[in-house]
Amino acid sequence: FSLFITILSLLALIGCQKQTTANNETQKDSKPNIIFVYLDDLGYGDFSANGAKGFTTPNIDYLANNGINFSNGYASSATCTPSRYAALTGVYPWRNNLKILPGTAPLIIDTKQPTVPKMLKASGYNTAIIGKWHLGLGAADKNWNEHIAPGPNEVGFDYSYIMAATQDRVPTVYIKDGDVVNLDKNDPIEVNYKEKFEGEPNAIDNPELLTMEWHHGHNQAVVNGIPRIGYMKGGKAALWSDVDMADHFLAEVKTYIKEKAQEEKPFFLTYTMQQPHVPRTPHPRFVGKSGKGPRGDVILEADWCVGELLKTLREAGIEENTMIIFSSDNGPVLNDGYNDDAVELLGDHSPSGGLRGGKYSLYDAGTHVPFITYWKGKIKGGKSNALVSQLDLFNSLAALVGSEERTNDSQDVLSALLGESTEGRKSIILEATTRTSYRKGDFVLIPAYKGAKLNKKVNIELGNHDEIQLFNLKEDPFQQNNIAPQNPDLVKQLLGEFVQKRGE
Ligand code: NG6
Ligand code: CA
Repeated sequence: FSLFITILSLLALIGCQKQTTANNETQKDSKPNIIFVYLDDLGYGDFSANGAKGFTTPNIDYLANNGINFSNGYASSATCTPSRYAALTGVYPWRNNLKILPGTAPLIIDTKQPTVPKMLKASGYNTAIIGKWHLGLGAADKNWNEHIAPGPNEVGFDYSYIMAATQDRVPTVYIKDGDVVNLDKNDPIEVNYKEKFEGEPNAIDNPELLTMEWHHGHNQAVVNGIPRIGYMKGGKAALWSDVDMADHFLAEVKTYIKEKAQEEKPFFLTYTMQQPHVPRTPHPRFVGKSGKGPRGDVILEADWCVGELLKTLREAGIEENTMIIFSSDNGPVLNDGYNDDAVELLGDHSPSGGLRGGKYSLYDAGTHVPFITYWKGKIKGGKSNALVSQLDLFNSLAALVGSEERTNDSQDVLSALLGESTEGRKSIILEATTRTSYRKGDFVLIPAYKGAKLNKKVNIELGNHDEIQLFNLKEDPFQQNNIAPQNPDLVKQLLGEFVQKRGE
């Protein structure tokens, strides 16, 4: 009899376990881990699955070939700060006239504002950001030697391990949950973007210290032989090593994933790599590997990081339970202020994949960037021409996890992101250094803007023109034919919609 009871209870236990597994499966399907892999200045054509020439990126290609590779994926802006703001808040950056921030800038996200990490946190997620931030920290007159807040931890991230701004801007230190890592209180950090510190070396007065040449800007503080934007003093023990930066952030990412894989709660990880932004400082393992100089080498380094990320997910047993969104904050640039052979060794590679313009530009290459979604077992591999934007992460991820929260500017394009539909947005407003354009369907309307047509320093066409420009991207993806003069009615209609959407 007791054997019978034991068998019965065993059966019950098995049934119970099945039930829990089933529950876990549904829970995991609707609340997968989400990893947003965000590169800095990677162009649409900068990985081999999108036609890169002369080097191969097997790991990014793996995501592209086994997930959805979007041919109409957009960043919200042609520069970093505004794009990152839009991706994390679901609000158009031009509403607040956002520009590239100095390293000393205060936090530009209102701590009361809804954000993607806050929304996910409220839906039961652990949340973290590891890598580049560039959305300001604390107050304008902050003391870098004290706890720095508000920052990522006050806008929804439970954990943050970041650089404040960019690799070319001081302070060149890592900040963990609001505190400078390895700070020696006896060697306090001071940062100033206006005046140099007496007695501190700088790029103009001490050219003998430089291991990298500046081309424009980037002639202030010298750290690790690299001239930077802004002046800095102190904090010697806390200074980062540029060549180790990729490994350093990756190690953080691995630790985070391994740790959170053990927990019941799913996680949202924003992994913001610094590559291939300047200064390009590949680890010695990657030097010379691309044949394209440091810019190509750091793309290979970033690609390797993607491979390591996948490996980590597999080892933790959570690959089928994790959605990856891969993109870049803005389009590509070759010489962005340092002489690093990016132009000289380019060969026949086109970082933008032939798209016109580049970083800073209202032409397509400014914002038309790599955009891939990958979720093993859930997303079938394929290509999609749905129009999707990083702005849409908010509403789409909210829909995915069953949150009721939405923002006005973001759109729910979840079914496109999951490859279940090829319907994306109908239209979008794009931005480049506070100028805006309007894409609707295959048409792009760029209003007339005064100002230089070409940024000579970076050699990129900015999109400024005396006349309104209209392009049909389906027939003319490289924007060679302005068809505005022949289509006055369409111009009028699009301009009307654009003005209305901009609320002017
Ligand atoms: C520009 C820098 C450029 C880069 C950019 C920000 C100069 C002359 N140029 O002002 O090198 O740092 O800002 O790039 O200083 S972003 O990708 O973060 O937007
Ligand atoms: Ca960028």
